Amino acid sequence: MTDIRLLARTLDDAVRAASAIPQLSSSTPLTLDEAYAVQRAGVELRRERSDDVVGVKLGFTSKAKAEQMGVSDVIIGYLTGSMAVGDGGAFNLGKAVHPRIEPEVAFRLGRDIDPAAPAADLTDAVDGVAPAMEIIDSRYRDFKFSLEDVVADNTSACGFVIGEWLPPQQVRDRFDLSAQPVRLSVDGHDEASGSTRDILGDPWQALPAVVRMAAQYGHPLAAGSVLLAGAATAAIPLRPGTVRADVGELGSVSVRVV
Ligand code: OOG
Repeated sequence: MTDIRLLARTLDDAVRAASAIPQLSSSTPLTLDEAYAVQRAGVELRRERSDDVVGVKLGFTSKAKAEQMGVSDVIIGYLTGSMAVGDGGAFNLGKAVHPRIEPEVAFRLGRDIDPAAPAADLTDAVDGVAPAMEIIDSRYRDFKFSLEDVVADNTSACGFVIGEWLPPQQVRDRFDLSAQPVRLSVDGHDEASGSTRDILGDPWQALPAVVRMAAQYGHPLAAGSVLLAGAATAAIPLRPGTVRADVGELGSVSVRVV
C-alpha cells in the first residue's frame, strides 16, 4: 500500500532543506487521488508547526504555463502563512531549490464558500481583487514532474506577494478584468508579457474552477482566504533584483529577491 504520510514527509523534508528529490513517480506510481492525499498530509505537517492554511491556488490555468510544463489539467494547492511576502518585501533565494516567479491575479473571500453547495453568484463572495505574483519551486530535480508528482508537491507552491486589494465593484465599474495587459520585469527589464485573458479566458473564471476542484479534493474556502487564479505568463527563474508585475489597471506588485 502507498504510504501517503511517508511521501508527504519526504516532500516536506525537501521543502525545509531546500534540496531537490527524485520525482515520486520514478519509484511510486500514484493516482491523482493519492497525489491529493499526499498534498493534504503535507499541509497537515505544516499545520503541526503552526504554518496554517491561508488560501488556495490554481495551477495550469494558462496555456503558456501548461505548455511550459507539458501538463494539461488545472490543479489546486494550498497557500500557508509562511509563504506570504509583503508587497515590496524580500524573498530569500536560499529558502528555495530553483524558484520561479509568475504574475497572477488574486481574489479574497469576504465570506465562506461551501464547495459542496456554492451560491449561484460566486463573485458575491469576493471582497477584494489584487495584482499578485506567485513564487513556485518544484521540489523535484530539474523542475520536472508528472501531473501526480506536482499535485503531491502542493503544486510547487512556495511564496506569494499580493498588491493593493481593490473592491470588486470598483474593478467591475472601472475596467475589464479579462483584458488587462500583464508584464513581469526584473530591475526594470521586461521578462514576460501576456494578458489577464490568458488566465482561463477571464480571471473571474478561476472562482468556479476553484470551487469545482475544492469540492473534489477537500480544500476549505473560508472567509478571508486568498485565491490565486493562476499565472498569466510562463514562469521566469528567480534571481536577485526587484521583480515587478504590472497588471494593467489592477495595479502592480513587487518583491525584492535577495
Ligand atoms: C506548477 C504550478 C503552476 C500556475 O500558475 O500555472 C502554477 C509548476 O509549474 O511548477 O502555479
